[in-house]
Amino acid sequence: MLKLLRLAYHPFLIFTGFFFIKMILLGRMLYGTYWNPGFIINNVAGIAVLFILLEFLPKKTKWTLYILLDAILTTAFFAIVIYSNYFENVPTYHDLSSISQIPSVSSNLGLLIHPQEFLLYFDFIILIILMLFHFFLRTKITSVKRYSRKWLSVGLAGLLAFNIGSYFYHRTDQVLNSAVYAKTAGLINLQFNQLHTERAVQAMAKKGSFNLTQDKIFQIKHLKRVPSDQHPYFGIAKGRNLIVIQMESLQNMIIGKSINGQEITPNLNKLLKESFYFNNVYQQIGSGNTSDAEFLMNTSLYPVGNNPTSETYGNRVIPSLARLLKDNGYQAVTLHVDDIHYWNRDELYPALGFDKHYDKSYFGEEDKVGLGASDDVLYTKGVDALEALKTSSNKPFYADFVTLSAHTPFQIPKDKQTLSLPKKYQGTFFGNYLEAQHYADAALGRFFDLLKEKGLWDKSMIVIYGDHSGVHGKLMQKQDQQLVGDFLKHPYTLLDRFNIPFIIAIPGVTHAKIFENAGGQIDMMPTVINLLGINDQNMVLFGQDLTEYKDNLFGMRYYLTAGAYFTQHTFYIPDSERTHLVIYNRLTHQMIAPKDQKAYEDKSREMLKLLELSDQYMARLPYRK
Ligand code: GP9
Ligand code: MN
Repeated sequence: MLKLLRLAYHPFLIFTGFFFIKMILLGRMLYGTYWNPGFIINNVAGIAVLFILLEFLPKKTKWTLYILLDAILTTAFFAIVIYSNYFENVPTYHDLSSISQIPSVSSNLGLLIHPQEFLLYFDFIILIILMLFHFFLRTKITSVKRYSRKWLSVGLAGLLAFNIGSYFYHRTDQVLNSAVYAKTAGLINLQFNQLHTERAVQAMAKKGSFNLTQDKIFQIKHLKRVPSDQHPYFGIAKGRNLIVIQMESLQNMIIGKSINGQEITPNLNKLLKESFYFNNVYQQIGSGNTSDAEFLMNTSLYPVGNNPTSETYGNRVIPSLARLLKDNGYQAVTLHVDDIHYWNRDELYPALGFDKHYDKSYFGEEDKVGLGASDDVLYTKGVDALEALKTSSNKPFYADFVTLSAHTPFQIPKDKQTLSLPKKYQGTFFGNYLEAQHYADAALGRFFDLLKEKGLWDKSMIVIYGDHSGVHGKLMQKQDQQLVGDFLKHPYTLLDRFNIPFIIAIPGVTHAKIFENAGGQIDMMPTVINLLGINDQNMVLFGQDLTEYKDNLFGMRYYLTAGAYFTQHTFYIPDSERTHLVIYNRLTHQMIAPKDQKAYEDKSREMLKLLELSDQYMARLPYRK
């Protein structure tokens, strides 16, 4: 027995054993179950390669390197857990390398880490005990039997063969959802397959001709394309300035609602009396969150999903709303109070063809709310910028405002909390969300007044939408689920979560009108250009004008498994790491047990085809000079 123990007392076996336990714990943290054999074995096999390599090194440095490598790997796994607590997905190497740069993670760090997650560092306690033990017994911790080089080489070859075999075995599986993929193939295979997929998309773009037309896109959606100038409302905002306001974390469920007799969004509610209101529109962002929403609004193309689109395609010339409007005599600027480097916006904005951007260096940090200057500062200094544009040129402008104050964790300064919440909401995540949105709406109201004062209101078309949900993830406690359910008068579903408002006001022209047809962020640009009277003839747009088409097919990846789709009647979610296949009747929110599952699967495949075409189209875009 003692002999056996002595044989097992070897750093390679000890550290590999530690990581075996860690992978069991990590699986529980990511997937809710301890025993995920594919995840555990593939991860441990990958890590064991690194450990066995250490065995070839001189004895002295070995233990130090083992401990160092252990610390680095454990911290990487810890970061994966934090990331997954917010995004409900596992990161690829792009996200992991810039995790501290991800605003949603950095601003919520305290709330995203739970004490039990420090269990991943359990082995450091054991290592300290072992060191003390050796110190007091005056034996050297390194005095273990060395494996011979021959056996080490055999071990290394075996491990490499296993890892390479496993990689090729899993390579044919498409990464439709990172977390689902990693659950069976492991996190290391995920990284390699992600790299392989990205390379394959780019390599395919170098081959053969590719002629994508809107007719082809409509054909896949089973819709009959109608020329733009035959759409209703074509050109009703012709020649107007375009003011787009992308609202941080604004969900449709709070529009028109009151709490304690107080409207949550009184200014938006008032605006609806003179607006087109699209109340069945859904977010479609990928891991680039806010910046993906900006990308969707400005391109009508699909975000790449597993990576922020701004990182993958920031170096290209992307056909966009700004470019189209500039061709039609506009000047185009974008405004956001955060540092331009977040989400790689210093690349994204030139890629989207904006003439100018205004960021933290222009807005400063005055009246700080959460991550930056308040929405009030964004609007007041923003209007100054617009006035300067007007004096320097008589061209109409397109101004893309991106708000920030209502960002998670929704902690608004006391003097800005003007919503009097019932006791049970106070201090809760959902209560804070309502407060933050109430402030964002009040600032928006002041912006409207300013636009009126400056004579810009009647000369503009105002477009407002939410970038993505705010009420989701592990920041939501059980009581928040309950509170949202009470607020909605039905249990909170993914349909509620992903539903964002889309509002278009053309003061003096539009009247209160609700469009109930389903749409996504991808449909915003086609709808906007139709109202501005700009023909979309020569563009490749994956979305459609929501004032014209009644049915639709659009999807989402990253937050859901790719292949997930919405139509007028259906919301289809393929298997994911947390749910099995779910099909909702989109209109009633009821889950349906489909009699003919095949029809749904066929649509899902059509959705995947649209994603593939969008990827191929983007991979072929020219590089920026
Ligand atoms: C970051 C800000 C917030 O600059 O726009 O981004 P989010 O965390 O919502 O993606
Ligand atoms: Mn956001």
